[in-house]
Order: sequence, then C-alpha cells, then structure tokens
Amino acid sequence: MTYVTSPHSGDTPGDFGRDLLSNLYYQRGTTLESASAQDTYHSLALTVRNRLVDRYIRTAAAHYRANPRFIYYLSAEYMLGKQLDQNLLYSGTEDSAHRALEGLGLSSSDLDALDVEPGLGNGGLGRLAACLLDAMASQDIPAVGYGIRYDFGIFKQAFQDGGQVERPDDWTFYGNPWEFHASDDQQTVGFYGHVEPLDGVRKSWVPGEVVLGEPSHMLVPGYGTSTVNIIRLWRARAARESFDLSRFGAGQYGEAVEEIVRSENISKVLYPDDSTELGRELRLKQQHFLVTCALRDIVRRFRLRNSDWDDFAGKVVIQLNDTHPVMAIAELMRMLVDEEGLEWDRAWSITRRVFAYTCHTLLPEALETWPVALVQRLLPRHMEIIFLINHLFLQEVAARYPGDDAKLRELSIIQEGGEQRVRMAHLAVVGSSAVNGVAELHSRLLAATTLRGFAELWPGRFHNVTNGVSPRRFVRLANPRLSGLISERLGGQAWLTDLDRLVELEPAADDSAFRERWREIKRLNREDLARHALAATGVAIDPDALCDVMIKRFHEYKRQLLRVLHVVAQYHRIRRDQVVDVVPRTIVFGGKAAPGYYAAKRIMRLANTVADLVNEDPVVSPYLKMVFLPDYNVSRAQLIIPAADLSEQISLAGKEASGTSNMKLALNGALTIGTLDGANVEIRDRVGADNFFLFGLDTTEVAAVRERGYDPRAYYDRDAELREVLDTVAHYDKDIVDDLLHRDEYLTLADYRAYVDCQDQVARAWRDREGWTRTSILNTARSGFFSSDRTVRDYCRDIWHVTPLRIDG
Ligand code: GPV
Repeated sequence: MTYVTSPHSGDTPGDFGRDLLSNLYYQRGTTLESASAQDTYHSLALTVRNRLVDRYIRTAAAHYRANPRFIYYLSAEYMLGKQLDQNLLYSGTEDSAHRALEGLGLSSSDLDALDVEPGLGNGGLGRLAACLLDAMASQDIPAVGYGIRYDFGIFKQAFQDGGQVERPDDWTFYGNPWEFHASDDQQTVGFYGHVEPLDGVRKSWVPGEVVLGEPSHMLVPGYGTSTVNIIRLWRARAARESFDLSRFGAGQYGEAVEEIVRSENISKVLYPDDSTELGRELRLKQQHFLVTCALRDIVRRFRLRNSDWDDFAGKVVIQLNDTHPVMAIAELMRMLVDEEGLEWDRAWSITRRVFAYTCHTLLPEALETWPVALVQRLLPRHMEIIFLINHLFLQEVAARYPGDDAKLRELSIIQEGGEQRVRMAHLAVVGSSAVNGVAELHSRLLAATTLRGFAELWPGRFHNVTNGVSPRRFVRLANPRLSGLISERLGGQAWLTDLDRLVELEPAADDSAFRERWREIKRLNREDLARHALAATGVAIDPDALCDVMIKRFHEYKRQLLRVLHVVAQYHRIRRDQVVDVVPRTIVFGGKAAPGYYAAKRIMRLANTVADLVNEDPVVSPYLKMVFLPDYNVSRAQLIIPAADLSEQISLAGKEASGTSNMKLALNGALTIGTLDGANVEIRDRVGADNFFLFGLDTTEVAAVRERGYDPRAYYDRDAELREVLDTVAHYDKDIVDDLLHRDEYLTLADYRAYVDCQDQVARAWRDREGWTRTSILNTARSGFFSSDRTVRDYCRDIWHVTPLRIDG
C-alpha cells in the first residue's frame, strides 16, 4: 500500500490561495474575475476538503494494515451541521484560509453563508449521532457511520400568521462539494416476493422487487489527530434497465419512469416525525434499505482481511441508534443462515455478539412496532426469521418462568391481542449483547419500567451511557470568543480534547477581572444574536437583557406551553407595574414540530401570538421581549447557544430521556432552570445544587399525583394568577385551556406555581451580576463530563471493548 505524505503540511496563505485559484480554474473552469458565488464557494470547499484527503487515505491504509475491531454506527438520522467551518478548523487551515480569502478580496462570511448544512435528522437523536462520530474520530476509534442520503432533509420552517409552514430542504440543489460518490460500489436490496425451501432451516428468498443502493461518503475528521473516518450514506437507484423506452415511445411519459420513481422514492425524504412512531410502509422500506446496504458493506470490508465467520464478532461491533435500524438483526441472520449456510445456533451466537442497542426514549408512543402482516408482505423471509427468533427466545423465558403465560406475553417480540405487531425494541434487546439508555435516570427507568422484564432476565446486558456533545462544534466553533478566553486562561487548547480540564477555570470564578471579560463576551454574543433576530423576525432585542433560551423540538412533554404561561404571567405583572421580581428578559424560542403534530403546532402558534402581544405593548416590551427564531437547526444553535444566560429544561420528570441542549447551554455558561429529568439530574449533581434552578415534581411525585387522581382544575381554582393567565390564553386559544383544565397529560398546571416562583428566584439572582457571572463560570468549569469524548470512552469501555488506533503523522 502506498500513499502520499501530506502535500499540505506547512500550508501558507499563499499555498492556500494558489490551490483555491487552481480549483476555480480546473474544477469549475473559470477565474476569479468571472466566477459566480457558487464557483468560489465550491472551489473553497474543495481546497479545504483536499487538506483532509491525505489524512483519510493514511487512516484507511493504517486500518487495512492493522485489521482492527471496527465500530459500525447505524442510524437513520445524522445532523452533521455545516462542513466548511468544521473542516477549516479540523484541517488546521482556518488562519491561512482567512488570510488567503482576504488577499483575494473574498468575504469568508459570504462564503460560509453558501455552505448548506446536511439536515439528515430531526433533533437530538440525529445530532447525537454526529457528536459521537466526531468523538470517535477525535479519539482514533476505527469507525464508519452508515445512514441514508435523503434527497430532502428536515423541512425548512417558516411562520405564516404565527403557524408553522414547512418548505422542502433540497440541500444538494447546487451540488455537495463534501461528498465522494462511489457509484460502482452499489448493493442490491430486495423487497416483497416469496420464500422457497432449501435444506432444513435454510431458505431462499426470491424478492419481487429489487432496488440498488448507491453509496457516497463524507469525511469525518478527528480534531487534533490524524484520523479521518467516514460516514457512508446510501441513495436508492433503479436498476439500469428500468426506463421503459417502449412506453416512452407510445407517449406514456409518466408510466415510462414509473419504476425509477418508485425505487428512488425510498431515499427521497427524511420522515420529519420525532420521538413518535409512524408506521408507514415507505419508512419500513427505508429501514430495510439502510440495514441491507450497511450489512453488505460491513461484510465486504470484513472480507478484505478476514475469511472465518468465527472472527466476525471479534472484528465487528454494530451499534443500533434506537430501533430504526433493528431489522439488521433479522437481515444478518438471513445472510448467515440462508446465504452463507451457517447453522442457526452459530449464526445466532455471532449475531447476538455483534449488535448493541441504544434506546433513546421512555415514551410508549415512540416505541416502534410494525404490523406482522406488513412485514410478511414486504420482507417475508425476515418475518419467518423473527418468528423463529421469538419461538426460541420464548422457550428460554418459559424455562425460567415455568407456567407464567403473562411473562411470555409481556416479553414476546410479537404483540398479540388485536392485530399482531413486531415490537422492534424487544427484537433489539433479544438480538443484542448490550442495551443502553442515554442518561442515568433514563437507564434506571428503562430497567425499572419499559424493559423491566428483560432487565430481570439479563441484568448484565443493561448499561447506562450518558450522552455528551462535541466541544469542538458547540464551544470552539459556536463560541470562538469564549474559547479564546478559556484557552488563554488554561494556557492552550488541550481542553478541547480533554474537557475535564475545564475545572481549572474554577479559581477564575473568583477573579473579578476574569468575570468582567466573561460578561463582556456574553454581551458581544447577545449582540450577534440580536442582529440575527432583527433580520429574521424584525424584533429588536436589548443585548443587555437576560437571554432566556428554550431550543428543542416542539413536543407536549417538553412543555413549551409552561414557558409560554410564565411569559403571560410576566406580561400581566408588568402591566400592573408589579415589577419587583422582573428583570429585562429576552425569551428566545427555537424548534420545529412534526408536520402532523397538531397539538404541538397549536402551542407554537400560541407562542407566536404571545410574542406579538408582548413585543407590541409599549409598557411591557422594555422589560420583556420574545423572539421565536424560525428554522432552528445546527447553524442556528451555534448562534443562539453562546448568547444564552438561562437554559430552559422543563420537561415533565420521567419523559425526557436525556436532552442535549441542556449540556450545550451549560458548557457555554448558561444557568439551568429545570426539572429532575434526563441528564438535568447529572448536570445539577456536577455544577452543584446552588448553581442550578430546580423546580417541579420528581418522578416519584409524578406517580403519586397520578395515583391520587390528577385534577388540573384544582390548581386553576386555587391560584388567582394562574387563573388570569389561563383566561388570557383562552382568549386566543380556548382548546389549549380546555385541555389543560380537563386532561393536562404532562402536569403543566401541577408544576406551574413552582416554575413561576423559581423564575422569580432567577430574576433575583440576575440582579447580582457578579454572583451570576461566578455561577456562569462554574457551570462551564464543571460541565466537562458532558463531552461526547467521555461518552465514547464509556461506550468503548463498557460496550464496544475497543481501543484507539493512532494514525502516524
Ligand atoms: I426515540 N430522541 C430524538 O431526538 N428522536 C427520537 O426519535 C427519539 C429520541 C432524543 C430524546 O428525546 C432526547 O431526550 C435525547 O437527548 C436524544 O434523543 C439523544 O439521545
């Protein structure tokens, strides 16, 4: 194996500029004088990308030589964020690039504005996948991410009359310079058809329809190391002969491309629902498509250096990001038994050892199930295999719990009673060697409630791996000012790959000159946000006001409604001149709702209505402004998070698996107001109870309230201020109030008083600016644990059993 040594080491602005002009000339066929904006952007992207290619080639060569154990991360979603800022930083060419661009009279910010973020995910789960890939590369873990190359990513959000409207995200409209295509590396994926007997348990599946999977990859560079891993994304293509020339000749233009359209629809669009199961056939097709392409690729890569199936589980770990890729368990069994001719038991032993499963929810409506009839029709052989897996599993259960039919019903992969369905989470647990939740509380509740029977059966299989976020993306790239100050104080940038070193900032919390600079940076970041908010919404915000941020998908359980109720309460207080516990605040909202999630969209509309009410009131608006920034995504997060003073993490206890905006905000020095839910618990443990605004029911109290028979109306009757607030809301949306008074599934009214009082505490704390800044610094200093590097180390130690493989140079 030969490879070039870095052609770009010791890059000067001159080298960079020359390469840029050369790319403009040879890749775009133009010159600086006549280049379009896209020409220049693409040439810049290629110039940057080229600086990572030889690291990638060296990584691939080293991996080939060492034949190490690989982590294959399977996820239906990735929210990668912009590639240009990331790759400039990771290739170490930020400086020379900026100077080169300046020299050529080009604006880096104009060019960055043309960089489109691949929005191939919905929310936390997809962004977590990206943070884990980043951390794996940064720690030299041999890894490949597999996903779907959706033509359309998560919709773009706009507001019309306060309501959400969705526009398509044609993210590759002008091409994607970060992507390498490998159209000669296609896989074949079957659907439908029938099963024919071979010998014994071995069968042959004859698909009725076949689609091609065409891979492309993007580079996943490590920070501060030579490793460059890849993410391999699959796009569905029709077979070459699919264009029906005879129909075209007969003037049937639509029919002529029917088969192409049907095939390519599989990777056409990301399903925009989040944490809710939506059992559509096309979605199951997407899942099977991803899983088949990924497994075939994994086996191909295994065979480059290995030949014995007994070595497979030693070389391959497949991490399943929630249940979306869980059909891989059945597909690997099918490949091993039907295609490779392995005995069932041997195949099962290999399969079970290879897979590990991460669960990201406790919500029953998020636990995927598929109708048996649908699976039978779409994937007949897989359904047989699942039945057999279940049969053998239930024998094991019966041996352990003799005569206990309820136990069998509880644990079965097949849900009986009414229409039979496949429970994907059960298949995942049965077919994996490790199962993990994403925060301590979540993992504990999983084992105590949702997956309790399994945790009793196989206690050793259950783990916790608390989520983390990339400090490169969410501190260094998002907040260069704060990063500069931290590096100055800590004497270098080592903290970016060793985030526990942030504790060394603790003494700085007592240094008034340092606090002054910390405050100044927050202010500058709020000014940046104010500029963006004005341009995006027309609302002018005061950069000195407390910046109070709630950024996450719209979901009833996350309780954006509770946030809005407090704003209405403040509105009334200010109008009545009751301003003792009022400090000037900017309420910032960001987040999308699933297009079909009406309840969430109502709340969103209410938020926009209340924003208008507040912003247009001359008495109120000097104290209170509210901006709902449309189209929240990774780039917007990078802008909002550095400006935040207060982080809203107010879900009903027991509903949020982990949350990750809580970590991003704390790392950037925001104080949290939150419930004991998800990773909030661990954030509070680390930053200290005195530096965290805690309110609300905990999970035990929630259970007790429900046990007693929850009566939301009683809170309304008892609390005059709440009455005033709800009467105001009813004026705009009566149904929301009706629901709160009669159902209030997420105990909003039960937590209302505690929340509002806690917000008064926040206001008092904000008045003591030195004290606030001190707490802000301590939040950053004590949040090093929430680096995705630590998360990956936990996975490596407890679940993957892999060690880093350093790449020379
Ligand atoms: I299941 N999550 C998500 O974004 N989409 C999903 O479909 C499912 C879970 C989220 C959880 O809601 C968050 O609590 C968690 O922080 C995140 O996944 C990453 O684990």
